[in-house]
Parts: sequence; C-alpha cells; structure tokens
Amino acid sequence: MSYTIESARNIFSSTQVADAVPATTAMFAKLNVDDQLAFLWYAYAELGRTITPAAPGKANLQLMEGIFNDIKQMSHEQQTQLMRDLASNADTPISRSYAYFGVNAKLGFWWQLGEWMKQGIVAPMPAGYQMSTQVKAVLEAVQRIDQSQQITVLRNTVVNMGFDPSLADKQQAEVINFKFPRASLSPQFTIEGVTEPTVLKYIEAMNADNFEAAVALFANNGALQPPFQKPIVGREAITAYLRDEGQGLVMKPTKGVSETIEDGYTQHKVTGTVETPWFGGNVGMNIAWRFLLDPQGQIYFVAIDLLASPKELLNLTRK
Ligand code: EQ3
Repeated sequence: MSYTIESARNIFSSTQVADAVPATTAMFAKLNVDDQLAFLWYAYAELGRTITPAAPGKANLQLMEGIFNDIKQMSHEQQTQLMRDLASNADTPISRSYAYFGVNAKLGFWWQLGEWMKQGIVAPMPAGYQMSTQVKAVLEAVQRIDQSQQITVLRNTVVNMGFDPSLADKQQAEVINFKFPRASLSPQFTIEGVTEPTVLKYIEAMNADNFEAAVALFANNGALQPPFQKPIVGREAITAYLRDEGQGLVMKPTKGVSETIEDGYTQHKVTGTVETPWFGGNVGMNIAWRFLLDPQGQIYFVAIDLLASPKELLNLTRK
C-alpha cells in the first residue's frame, strides 16, 4: 500500500482532539464587532495575567514602531475605529499591514495595545459598558475549557483579524516574525517507548529553533499538519510556517509508541506538553505528534494535535 497525505491523516485515529476550540472560535465569530472586542478584553483580563511579562520583548516590538507611533497620535475615536477595522477585516492601510505580521507579531501588537488601554494611551473600554448576553455566553463557554484551549481560542481570534492578504495585492512589506531568546541548553529528554532517531532529532531541532534542521528530516513531498488546520505540504512551505509559528516553543515529549506498518513505513505517536514563550511554564499544552515515516526514515507526515484532556496523553493505541 502506498500512502497519500489524505490517508496519512488517519493514523492513530482514536486520538481525541480538543474540539471545543473550533466550536468556541465559531461562537466568537458570530458576535458583532464591538462584542468581539469586548469579549477579548474580558477574556484577556483573566488570561493576560499569566503572560510572561518579558515575552513580547523590546526588540520585537520595535519592528512595529512606525505603526505604534501612528496609533499614539490618533484620537480615542480613531483608535476604537482602528480596532473595529482589524476585527472586521476591513481594507485599511493598518489592517493590510497587520495581515502581513507573523502570528507572534499579531499577538505582540495586541499585547501592546492592551497595555496602553490599561494606561489610557489607547481608548479603553467605555465606562459603564454592559456586557450583552451573547458576550456572556461566549465567555462562559471559554471558562468551561482548560487554559491551554483558552489561549488557543484567544490566539485564533487575533490571527484571523486584519485584511485578508489573499485578497490584497502581495506587493506588501515582508512578514514580521518575532524571535524569542532561548536558554542556552535545550531541555534534555527521552521518550518512553520511542527511540526512532528522526523523531528525536525533530524535537531536538525544534527546541533549538533550528527549523532548517527540522525540515531536512521531511521527505520532499512531506507534510506537517498543525492543530485544527489542513496539512502544509513541501519543505519550503513547512519552513516558512515553522519560522513564523515555531519560534521559542519548548517541547517536552514524554511517552510514545512505534510500529512498523507496510512496505517499510513506520508510525510513531508521541505525547507530552508544549509551552509557548508567551506563557512559559504557566501553561503546558497537552499535545500529540502523529508521525508517519517513509522507508528512508524521512517524515512523510506529522500531525500536531491539541488533546481534548490530560487523559489523552496516555492514549497510545494504534487504531
Ligand atoms: C487588547 C485586547 C485585550 C482587547 C481588544 O479589544 C482585542 C484584543 C485582541 C486584545 C488583546 C489580546 C491579546 C494580547 C491576546 C494574546 C494572546 C496570546 C499571547 C496567546 C498565545 C497563544 C499561543 C498558543 C496557543 C501557541 C500554541 C502553539 C502550538 C500548539 C505549537 C505547536 C507546534 C508543534 C508542537 C510542532 O511540533 C511544530 C508545529 C507547531 C508550531 C504547530
């Protein structure tokens, strides 16, 4: 049997992923724009406290200095309009620039705005604001899920803002990517049940932000499937994705299972936690990596799943 990316997606198919994340993100998307901004403010008031203060980093924020200076010059009405434009994907110059920010730059942008909202430099939530029943319902839904799922919802909302670059002309500025400082030593690890060198090298390279080394482990037509997304196919596309999304992640795999299937292909499921530089050790996301290696030992497919519950860390069944 030969694999296709489509059939590879079904390996270890009993893995339970955190479906509450897309469900809650969809509830959020139905709110009107002002309710969306209000929801984010209240959700962030809770979660923001666990953000590692050093995470955005001065050097990273300097990359957006021009836009920040413009925002500081605006009246509160203009600032509020800017936030509405971003949330409603309106076609404005700042909304277009935002669409070309990398994921971490988008998060950093809002982090800075949030800090300035607290200080009154950027228009705060209107005094006496009354939360609508719709906002309350989404907030309650978010409170029911665990913290790692909550930060994923928050992240998704911010990522989807701005003017969709697929509609804009692509002659815009380069993508702004953040870099995060690393402790000089990557975490030492062994994975109980998995000794496959390709899997170990993948984790090691990712823990050093060495994306070239990580991608060299993939087959030419290999694919990486991020949580709740379609597979990203080919080395070039995977490299661009990891440079944007993989910076500063700390991966702590613990357990796994390996199996030779047919025609020399092997499959490996590894579970453990992943920390983002934004929340450091405060939030450990429960993650599974489902690898399919070709007969040459190259990664033909790897899915990264955000697991439904910590119990899923122990689900290493093969079906
Ligand atoms: C200002 C305020 C509060 C109000 C205003 O009205 C609107 C907004 C938007 C506001 C601001 C909100 C802010 C600042 C929100 C910030 C949220 C943050 C910092 C969220 C960060 C989340 C990060 C996550 C969930 C990262 C997850 C990464 C994972 C799971 C990566 C996994 C990977 C692995 C393990 C691999 O092996 C390689 C691939 C991949 C990268 C997918």
